[in-house]
Amino acid sequence: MTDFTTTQTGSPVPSDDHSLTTGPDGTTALHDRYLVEKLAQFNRERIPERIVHAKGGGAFGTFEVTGDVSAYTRAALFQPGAVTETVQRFSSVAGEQGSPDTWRDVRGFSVKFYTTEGNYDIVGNNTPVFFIRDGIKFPDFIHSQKRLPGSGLRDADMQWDFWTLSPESAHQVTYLMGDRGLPRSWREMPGFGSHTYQWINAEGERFWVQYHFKSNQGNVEMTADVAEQIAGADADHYRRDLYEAIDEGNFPSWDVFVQIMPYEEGKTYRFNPFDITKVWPHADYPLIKVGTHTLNRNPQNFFAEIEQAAFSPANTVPGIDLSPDKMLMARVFSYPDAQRYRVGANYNQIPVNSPHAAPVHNYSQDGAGRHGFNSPTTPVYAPNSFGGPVADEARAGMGSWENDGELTRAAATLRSEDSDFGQAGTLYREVYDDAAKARFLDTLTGQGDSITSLAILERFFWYWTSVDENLGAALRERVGSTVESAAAAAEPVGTGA
Ligand code: HDE
Repeated sequence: MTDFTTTQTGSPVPSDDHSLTTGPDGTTALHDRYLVEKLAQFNRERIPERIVHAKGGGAFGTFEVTGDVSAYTRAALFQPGAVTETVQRFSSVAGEQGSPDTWRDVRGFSVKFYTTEGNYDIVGNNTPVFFIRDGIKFPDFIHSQKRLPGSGLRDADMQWDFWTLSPESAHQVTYLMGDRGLPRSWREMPGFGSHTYQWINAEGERFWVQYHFKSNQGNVEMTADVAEQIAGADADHYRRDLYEAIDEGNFPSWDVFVQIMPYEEGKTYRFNPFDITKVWPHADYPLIKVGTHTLNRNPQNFFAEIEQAAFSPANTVPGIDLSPDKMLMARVFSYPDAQRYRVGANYNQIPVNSPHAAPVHNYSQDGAGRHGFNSPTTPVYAPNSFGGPVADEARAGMGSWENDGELTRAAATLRSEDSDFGQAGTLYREVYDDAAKARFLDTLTGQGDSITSLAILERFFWYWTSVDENLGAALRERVGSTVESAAAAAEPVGTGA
């Protein structure tokens, strides 16, 4: 027996084929409330897309702890044997909602853990670093990667002007222009928390931590040609792959590891551990396995559960906290602000965003879309003498760090081995094998060929020579010819007067 169609308020409707008119050929009646409701509801189906990471997909899963890191954190979700429900979203960064999945890009890798102490979100990427190290540059960075104000087109000069004037970007751009920029699927790529976070154990001892998600499907990439062909054939290639894999019971999983740095070492380590453009060499802080995250359930409704999903680095739980990473601290404001704008003031009451294993007790109230509320006998203010919820610092299990110094606007102090190009050069020379280096050189050559400004091109050569001398020389040899001819061709051959 099929359901009968109703209005949004549950009353049966007469027809989905015919509007109410005076006679079959007559005038449409404005009081046809179902016609009015259908058209008005249709006009309000879209919410603002994410201003970055607009295109994506996701699924639900479980995280199971198989190791023992209780010496480093008291967080319930990381205790031995703990099993926690999750939701994960993957995304690209620069493309709009309808853009092809397989454009070269960094990929978002966001996991929400519905823990017994509240929701914990790790909102990372498939790379362990980022383009910039101060959040104040983020709008400018994204503007340079998106579209020109006049033509509305993306532009290589704009991209490379920003990157070559922001040399801290070199490490991440080396990832982006390498094989990591074109994963074969979301299932076959790693994930990282990227930032340094803080863990606090049951004794109150603090540690710095970095998260790694190692794909049990391996890291598999595609070539630029294949990616370009797929972009034209199927804009939703990654989204389809993930959905069909889970639908067929082929559940993707990632082993979760952490690097642990003792609190005091954060002050003297050779790289600034709070600089998101740097990694911690595994030889210094080896990976410790924590558990396995498996995706095993597709969304029932993409919009309700994935488009409205709100991941935020501000969502921490007892035993886990942030760190003095300027980018991380800027994100703590930006994500909830973006979500209040995109999804509404009570976005955390939408099922995919609400805690599934922890109660909510606080004095926030009202706001559009509100439907969860306290009992009528719970006061609406604190402090109160009527048994309302009370904040509990010990239960909150927050972290902390020493910080002093005059308010200032300045770059972070450089550590003994800090530089903008050092770790990018290590990645290129020691991690990329010969075949990967060749593909990397091809990609950068194509990038160089698309730069029309000779001044920016000169900085492009300087940037890559600073990463690796041989790489810079090879690019200067391969790229210059094309652009010079383009530049020459653009020169006016005569006044024509
Ligand atoms: Fe984001 N970022 N970001 N970002 N980001 C957003 O939040 C922002 C940064 C990342 O699947 C937005 O709800 C600032 C680093 C992912 O829903 C926005 C800064 C990393 C996603 C935002 C950064 C990320 C976002 C857009 C510089 C990796 C998608 C809509 C301080 C470690 C999450 C939204 C999802 C989304 C702001 C830098 C990854 C605008 C201000 C670093 C995976 O709030």
